[in-house]
Amino acid sequence: MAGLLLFLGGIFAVTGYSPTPHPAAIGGPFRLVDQNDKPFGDQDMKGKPYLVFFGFTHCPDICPTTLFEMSQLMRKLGPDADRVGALFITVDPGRDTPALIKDYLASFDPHLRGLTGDQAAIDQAIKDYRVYAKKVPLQGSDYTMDHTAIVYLMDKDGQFIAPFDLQRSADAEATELRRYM
Ligand SMILES: [Cu+2]
Repeated sequence: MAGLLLFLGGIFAVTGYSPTPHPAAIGGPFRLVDQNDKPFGDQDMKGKPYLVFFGFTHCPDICPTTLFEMSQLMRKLGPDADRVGALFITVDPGRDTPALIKDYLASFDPHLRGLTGDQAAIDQAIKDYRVYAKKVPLQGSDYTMDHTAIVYLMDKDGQFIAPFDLQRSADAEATELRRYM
């Protein structure tokens, strides 16, 4: 079995084969607001492949780690970073105002765009991307969020391609992303 997988892996590497896109609708149109308090929607990404990650600024580990990895990828892309998008969509719009997201993103690569919106718009995006996001009460009135940690790779037309693996070298990630520019 391992031999077969290696063999198939070899073919994929040679032909540049990538899994068939899933038109079975992950993703969809959205109208949100970015960290500069400007309207931002899926149409603003037209013509560029982009990554989408759902999270929240109070997240203790997964979000900062993922955004750090996305930042490393943006740096690796150099000037090509302007030809792709990297979107961070909050699952916690009650706390994540544009101003708070802007502060938070100051620690990461400037190509990252943070999006929030009213609860209904966020709920719709969560549903369209089939994200799991749930409020978990902590002590007092505090809470945290459980959420899906997938990074979605979308093509220039906003169609979902595949989950994007950030556990690779930035070189390998940049190569994959460039394929969709
Ligand atoms: Cu998180």
